[in-house]
Amino acid sequence: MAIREIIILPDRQLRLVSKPVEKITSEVRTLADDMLETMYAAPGIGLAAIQVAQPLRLITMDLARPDENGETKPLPRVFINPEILSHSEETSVYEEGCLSIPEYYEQVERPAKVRVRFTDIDGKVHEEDAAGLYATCIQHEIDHLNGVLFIDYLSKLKRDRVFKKFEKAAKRAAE
Ligand code: GNR
Ligand code: NI
Repeated sequence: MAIREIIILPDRQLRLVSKPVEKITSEVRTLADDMLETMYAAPGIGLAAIQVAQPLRLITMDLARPDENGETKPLPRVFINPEILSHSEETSVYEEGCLSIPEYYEQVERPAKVRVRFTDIDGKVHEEDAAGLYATCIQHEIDHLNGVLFIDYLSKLKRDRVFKKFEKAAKRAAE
């Protein structure tokens, strides 16, 4: 396993529409393992393949919470070619962040519940109802697969301000 570099704004690869995974090859399994390791190291609760510069419809996630003893067991999950089948009318607001937009957090309103279909790393197809943080996170990650970032839901003023800040930082770093 290896930690891969997470690309950040203003990297234009973040705007690519990722391609479906056609076959779960050893390369795909290695990518998923590396993404989990990269996600845990960051640390983050989700990661889309494009964030490590691979334009494939592949997501990793771990939403494990501490149990009654205060212990948190890892719950690594891999979603291949995930799709939202339906979503609730009801919405909820979460403060979101993104490893590709470091240290910036804003409230985002999204459907509170979604039904998702995905293939797991063994090729088995699943359908699940997601609510709470799971619903928010899977929507955030599927957005990445479509080149969409959470800042796209903010006002143009806020979005432009964040984008320019990262553009300036990249220019300074290149000097
Ligand atoms: O680590 C992350 N936390 C988070 C918090 C609220 C809503 C979405 C997320 S996903 C984010 C990691 C990331 O950038 N995934 O694409
Ligand atoms: Ni993100």
